[in-house]
Order: sequence, then C-alpha cells, then structure tokens
Amino acid sequence: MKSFDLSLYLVLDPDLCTQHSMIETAREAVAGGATMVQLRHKHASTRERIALGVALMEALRGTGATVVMNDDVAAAIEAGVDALHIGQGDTSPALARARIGPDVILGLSINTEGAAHLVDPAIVDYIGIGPVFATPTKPDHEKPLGFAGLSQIVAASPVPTVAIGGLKKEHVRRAFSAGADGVAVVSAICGTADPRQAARELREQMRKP
Ligand code: TZP
Ligand code: MG
Repeated sequence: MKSFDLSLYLVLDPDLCTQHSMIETAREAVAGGATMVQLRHKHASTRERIALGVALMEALRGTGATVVMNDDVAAAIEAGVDALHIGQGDTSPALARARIGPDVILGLSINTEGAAHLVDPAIVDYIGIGPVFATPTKPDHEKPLGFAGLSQIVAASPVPTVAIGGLKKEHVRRAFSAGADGVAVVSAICGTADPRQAARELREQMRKP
C-alpha cells in the first residue's frame, strides 16, 4: 500500500468549487499544504469521474499528495488513483477491497462508535469521521458529533482517522486534540477566492502548540 498523510484533506465538490476549476483548486491547495485530495462529484458519470481522476493525478504528480476517488469503484480503478473512499451506503469495504486490490488506499466514512469497532484494519486503511458540525455542504448528513463524539469514535478506531463536517481553521486544533490525524474540508478551501492561502491558514493552525 502507498503511504498517505491525512493531515489536510481537501474534498473537491463541484457545487462549491466555483471560483476556480477543480484542478486549479487542487493544485493551489496542495501548494498551500493539502496532503490529500478527494474527487467527490455526485452528479457526474463514471466516464467524467475517470477523466477528472486522470487529470487530477497528472496535475498533482510529484507533489506527494494522495488522489482519492469518492464512491465510484470502477472510476477509481480505471483512473488509477491512489485511493478510494466509500460511505456506509456504498459497496461494502470487503467487496471494494477485493476489486481495487491490495495497493490502493481504502477509506470509509463512519458516524458511530459501534461502526468504528467493526472496522477491519486488514481491509480499511483510514476512516473519515463526521459530521463534526452540521454543514450545508452535505444536506443529508447524520447527526453532528461535536468534538466529544469525535474523540469517542477516534478512540474506537483501529485505523488512522480524519475529521469532517463544518470544520474551519478555528476548529483545527480541537480536532487534533480529539485525536484525529487530520481535518477534511470542502468549503473552507473550495469556496474561497484563494485556495492556496486557505490551505496555508489551516496548516498554520497545526503548527501551533
Ligand atoms: N461528509 C460529512 S460532512 C461532509 C461530508 C462529505 C461535508 C463537509 O463539507 P464542509 O464544507 O467542509 O462542511
Ligand atoms: Mg459515498
């Protein structure tokens, strides 16, 4: 398996990445310190996701950033991205792992402590925990966890964790204090005029004691 760094995980959503193209947003965010970039394109076809996945891999080659495909196993395989991220309603982790093989990183969304206990570290490489806060970015989200809920799930997880949901720079240090290995954001980077600066400001919070 490839190594990965969850610390600043950008989720690209075309509905919010309107100020720049998705590729430009990703390139700028990585220049500012984003370590992983997920393509979360709910309205696209597999063909479109493959094209974007390939373009993203190309744009980020040599940066060390990990490119992640959300939901679409076929697109992840065809585009040759570094990682696949699936949710509770998607294909099962075991099936996804069987299809992507041992070398592609596999992430899973988790919202409860019980589900975290069930994660098999032989199959799943990291979990995304959220939403920490209610967020308009994902209108159908589960009940917000707050930082207390986040730390309970982190403690139950056998694999590295990244927190998501309504997170802004003022929340970064609390997410890390709760034990998360990283923060995942959509609007804190995607919705800004300067994604490089936004990523930089999120990273700066991680250097503070
Ligand atoms: N999963 C849980 S919350 C969320 C996802 C994809 C959206 C997070 O978006 P934002 O804009 O960072 O609150
Ligand atoms: Mg999903």
